[in-house]
Amino acid sequence: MASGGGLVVMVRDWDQPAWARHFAKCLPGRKIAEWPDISSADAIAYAAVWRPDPGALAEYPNLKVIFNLGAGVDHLLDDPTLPDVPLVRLVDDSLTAPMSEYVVFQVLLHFRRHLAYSEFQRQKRWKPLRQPRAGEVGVGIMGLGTLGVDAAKKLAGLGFDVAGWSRSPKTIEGIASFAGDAQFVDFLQRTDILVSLLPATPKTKGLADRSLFARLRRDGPLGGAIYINAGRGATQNETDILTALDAGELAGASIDVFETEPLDANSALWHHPRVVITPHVAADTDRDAAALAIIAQIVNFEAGRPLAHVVDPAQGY
Ligand code: NDP
Ligand code: OXD
Repeated sequence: MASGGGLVVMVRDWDQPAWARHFAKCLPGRKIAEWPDISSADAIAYAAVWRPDPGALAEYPNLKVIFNLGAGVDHLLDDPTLPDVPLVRLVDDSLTAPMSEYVVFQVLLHFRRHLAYSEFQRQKRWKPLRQPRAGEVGVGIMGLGTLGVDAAKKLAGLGFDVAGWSRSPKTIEGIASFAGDAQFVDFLQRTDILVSLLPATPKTKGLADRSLFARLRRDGPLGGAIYINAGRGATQNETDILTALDAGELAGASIDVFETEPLDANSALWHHPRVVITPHVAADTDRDAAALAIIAQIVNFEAGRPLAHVVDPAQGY
């Protein structure tokens, strides 16, 4: 690609110069700018962003497309000055495959009683626990989108009894589909291991609370329900997670995303014996793959073909 509109790179917490160098290498002949340089703002048609400062995108009057360098766009839609141009989220196997690894790993960790056995090991205790079969365990995935479907299929491949919950009904072989508010309780009641891969939207905010945990199956083969969240922290109530763990409504949890990140050092989640914490790493953006995906979209866009994976701001994802 030898010419065309310029691209500005705005990434917080990641190595912005490295991203800019990478785009310059992949898009020779194009203006590549790095926020906060707005000296050639008029020449910028595209923005590649991850958690940009609110208001930053509004500095570019000729912006045509915003490419988010991750799947979740809540941080962008929260900006009241966000330019009214298509916002494209990242959908790529380099994000989907690691997310499924994380989900499968955490499901297996709880299913195979790993937390109990590591405690027994510390105590030098030889104590076999009954191991249920995968088919006895209901895994429920909230959010049957790009990431949820892939994880659901991989878990079904391991023999788990998998269901998904989404806004619209789905037909996926081997996965039971539940949709909308009307089917939510039925979905929760058949779930031993709940996996959240939901985006943060006004409708999903605070959804995983005590009343939700209380509806999960408690008399299942794991002796209690498990909660796994790799979607967004805003969809959960962390005080309620701790209360539900202590009240026996939850038997364990694996959490990658938090209401506030980094998780406060004083949070009791850090040292809860039945909680596994990871620092928002379930699926990290791969620079090479993300740049390739964006360049393919720019090529299509400039050829007059439709952009893929455009966010619907009214739905918030
Ligand atoms: P998608 O947009 O493909 O899927 C979102 C799913 O959530 C869809 O199935 C959608 O339903 C469902 N959904 C949205 N709102 C509701 C609602 N109110 N009730 C029921 N279902 C709802 O997103 P992805 O699968 O690509 O990504 C999901 C999220 O994962 C991202 O938004 C991001 O926050 C998070 N993420 C976290 C990462 C990490 O490292 N921890 C890495 C990457 C992403 P429908 O299908 O009907 O539209
Ligand atoms: C994402 C994320 O949204 O990393 O891609 O959380």
